[in-house]
Amino acid sequence: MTGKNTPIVSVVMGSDSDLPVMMEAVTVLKEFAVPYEVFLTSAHRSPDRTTSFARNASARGIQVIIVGAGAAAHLAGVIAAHTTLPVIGIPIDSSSLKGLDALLSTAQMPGGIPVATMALGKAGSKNAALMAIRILALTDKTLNGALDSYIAGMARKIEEKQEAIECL
Ligand code: RP5
Repeated sequence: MTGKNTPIVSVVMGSDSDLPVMMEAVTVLKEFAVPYEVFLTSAHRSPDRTTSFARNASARGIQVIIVGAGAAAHLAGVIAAHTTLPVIGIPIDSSSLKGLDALLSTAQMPGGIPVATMALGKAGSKNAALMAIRILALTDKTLNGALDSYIAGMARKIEEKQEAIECL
């Protein structure tokens, strides 16, 4: 799955079972018309594919990598170890520990190899895309303007909801 044009954001996941969560990020990238790709690889089940992806991402024009994984979630950290691109991690609540394992595995990186860890699950996935867009917006005025409108839109919705509550 690839957004229009050459992708600048990679949305990576450890299993196709992560897709329902990762689609939150994809939806936001689509909304902001950010060219993206979706890539499936596992730190444990396909380590060579993971390494090769991470090493080649920058040369292919990727600027930010979003990574979702559950259980012993080493995928974001392993990718961050093989690239200087910003890596945004999403812990996925796919295990019997309900994501606490993935949260700690993704967040508790040793000093030197950063992974920007988002909230667990769908909120984290949505925010991962918004964080990627904030990074890209540093050098893209159009994207920065779109972010301003998005934020203003959220504030407007709260006011509309207030009005709806007042009618009760
Ligand atoms: C992780 O293990 C994946 O990211 C997924 O969240 C979890 C379970 O994977 P499946 O067994 O559903 O493929 O590597």
